[in-house]
Amino acid sequence: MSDRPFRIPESTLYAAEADEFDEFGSNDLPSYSDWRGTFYKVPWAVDEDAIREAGADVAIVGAPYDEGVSSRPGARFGPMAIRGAHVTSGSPWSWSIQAGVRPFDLLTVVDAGDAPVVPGRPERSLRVIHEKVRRVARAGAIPIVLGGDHSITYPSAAAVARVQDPATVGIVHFDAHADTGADQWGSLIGHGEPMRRLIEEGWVAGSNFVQVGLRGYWPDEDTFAWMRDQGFRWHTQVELEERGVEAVVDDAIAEALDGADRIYLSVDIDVVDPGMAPGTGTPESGGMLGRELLRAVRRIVGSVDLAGMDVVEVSPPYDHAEITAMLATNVVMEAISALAVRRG
Ligand SMILES: [Mn+2]
Repeated sequence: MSDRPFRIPESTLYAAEADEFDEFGSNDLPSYSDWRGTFYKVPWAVDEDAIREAGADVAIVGAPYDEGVSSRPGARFGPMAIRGAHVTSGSPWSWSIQAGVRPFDLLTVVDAGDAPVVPGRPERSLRVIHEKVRRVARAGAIPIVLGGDHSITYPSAAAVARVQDPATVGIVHFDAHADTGADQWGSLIGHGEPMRRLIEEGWVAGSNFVQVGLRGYWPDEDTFAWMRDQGFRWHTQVELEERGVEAVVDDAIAEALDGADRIYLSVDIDVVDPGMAPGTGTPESGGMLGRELLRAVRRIVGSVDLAGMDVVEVSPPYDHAEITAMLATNVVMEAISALAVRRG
């Protein structure tokens, strides 16, 4: 038995007489302290001039809109929840273990705030989301849009395609659902229709539209026949299980870029199993693992020319312990980290 005494050292490194008030800057403080509302405490740059002045490579954009849902609402609170879910790190000095980089050292990332959405005017909301994303992209930053329900991909991807023109954009779309419906109870702008609008309006070629993770019981065979006519490619959840995520994702990248120059990545969080992403409006059992989605995002963003991205359908009222919001935050961080490696 040792007679070595157990001693607890001084519990802080700083003497009381040091200037404690100014001891920590905003970025040194924990994520919950002096949080001013941005994603990972990155600086605000809410208009084109500020984004240009910052020389931003990436700009976070909120699209707090959920009037397109076919069932359970709440995704309008997604941007707030995703920005607030940086619970373990949340500093712009964060280090990515997966990517081996400090992404914010290699990339200039800003938070451009939200599109000026109001309730009760869905068409206007989609138009202002389009304009917000267009301004961000036009200022030279890659927009990463936090939804919002999936309706927002229609104005957002159209804005990116518009700014990229004459370069062309292909879409890799992770989702349990194809979101290619013709209409939703007579509405053309529900969250089940955005991909059809993008095709019908010619923002993206059908042959460069690739979907990953489809499962469940919607849409019906007529809709899949329409998709086939447009040249869509899709990879079901069952295919992911049989061939593995990596092989499928490699095919998806090749298909989306088969004729297109850049990629818009759309991630519906419901592609992940409801056990790992419960906070969403239209969950489908039997989905991807969270880690599979994160790996897929790293692989895609690390190997393509990313033009824009969204993460949608996080519905905080249905979330538990921020599980879904944290996953969405990490999806964004994996993309930023992979981009940092690619550009760094
Ligand atoms: Mn979905």
